[in-house]
Amino acid sequence: MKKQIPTDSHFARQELTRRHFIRLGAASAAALKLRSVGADADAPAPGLAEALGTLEPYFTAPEKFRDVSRGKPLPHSLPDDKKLAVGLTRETWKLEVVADPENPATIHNPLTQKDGTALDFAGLMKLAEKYSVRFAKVMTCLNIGCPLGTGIWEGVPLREVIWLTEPRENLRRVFYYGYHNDDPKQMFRSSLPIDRVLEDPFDLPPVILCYKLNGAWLDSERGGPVRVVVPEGYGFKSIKWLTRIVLTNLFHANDTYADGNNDVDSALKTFAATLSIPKEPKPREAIPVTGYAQVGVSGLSKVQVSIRSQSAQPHPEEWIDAQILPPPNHWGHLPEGKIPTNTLGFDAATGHPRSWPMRLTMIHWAVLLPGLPAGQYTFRCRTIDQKGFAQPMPRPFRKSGHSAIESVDLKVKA
Ligand SMILES: Nc1nc2c(c(=O)[nH]1)N[C@H]1C(S)=C(S)[C@@H](COP(=O)(O)O)O[C@H]1N2
Ligand SMILES: [Mo]
Repeated sequence: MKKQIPTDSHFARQELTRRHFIRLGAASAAALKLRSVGADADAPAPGLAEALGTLEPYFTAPEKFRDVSRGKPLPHSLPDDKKLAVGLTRETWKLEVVADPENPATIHNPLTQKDGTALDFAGLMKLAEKYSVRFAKVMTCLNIGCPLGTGIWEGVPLREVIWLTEPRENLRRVFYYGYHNDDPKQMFRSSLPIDRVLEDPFDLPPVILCYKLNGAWLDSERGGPVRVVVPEGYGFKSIKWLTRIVLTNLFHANDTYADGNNDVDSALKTFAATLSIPKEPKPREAIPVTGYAQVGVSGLSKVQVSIRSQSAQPHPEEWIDAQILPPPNHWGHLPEGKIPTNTLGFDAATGHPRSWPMRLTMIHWAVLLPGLPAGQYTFRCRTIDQKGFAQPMPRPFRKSGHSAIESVDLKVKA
């Protein structure tokens, strides 16, 4: 674990926290211990140790991932012989890369089943020897508040497969879809500008054809044998059971997700949520709270919390800093619990993240609130992104992805 180097601003922040607690009217010894949470030298405040001990693992176990994909039947529920027959296994998978007949891109070498040139899994592995990359990412549905799971996704950059087709001209967009029970009504399609596929702006990882998750072959439920993973995108850009890529001169999005009023160009947002919070704390007993924050494209500088009596809510609302937990000692569901070597964003020699919090992933946070007198309270938590925007800004629209501030009612009984 990285040692936190105390800086002036670090101490200033602690001092600020202490002052806020005093202003809240209960500077108990336990509350002041807040600053030691997660630090190497000190044990966590006693009231927090239990809550911290039950935190979810950082990388999600396969059975804990949530599945929101559609299909009747769901492709991953098909029997094994059917999966073999339709190319949903590594042995039989085939990917076609073709020009859009309606708005054709000029390509010299389409990859098709008919001509026997479609890419198979062995061909993908050949590319992987040279080009494979892996990166950490939280998978989140634009329409659901909480993430579906966090993993290290491994694959071949999509551009390497596109270059195999020798594109020349009139290529402005890529759209792609997966196996959909041969029923056009069930097709779930997504799309990207060609620019995003060929280049990785702002140090983002590449868009990949993903075949491994957390060190294991991508399973059928997660979209195996091969799915697209778009690092900065919401889940609907990461098409599962990938079978076909279409190169088009169309200049605009044609995602299935556009139906339903979704903002199909929205990138992952930053937001905070609670994991554990006592709903009926005892009077004047410190209140341990833990949570997570999704770290979107705009990064994360702070997680803050507020607690206000429902009978008298001071204005403006007072926000105090929670402690962002450092990288975990145990990463959760990974082979040998270790970050695979050459994972983007992690130091190859030590396996430590190069920056923290890491964009496109998540962090855990904790705070020990001072005990409160009997009454009804509202607890809220929010993020401040790296540019200083407080949640739900800078993009507060629901159909651009969840960013509403979470609030929880607490009842302190006399
Ligand atoms: N082929 C296909 N891919 C798909 C979907 C789908 O229904 N079919 N759903 C998308 C949506 S809306 C989301 S949020 C993610 C969810 O990924 P997960 O099921 O691996 O958690 O998959 C995306 N990829
Ligand atoms: Mo989704």
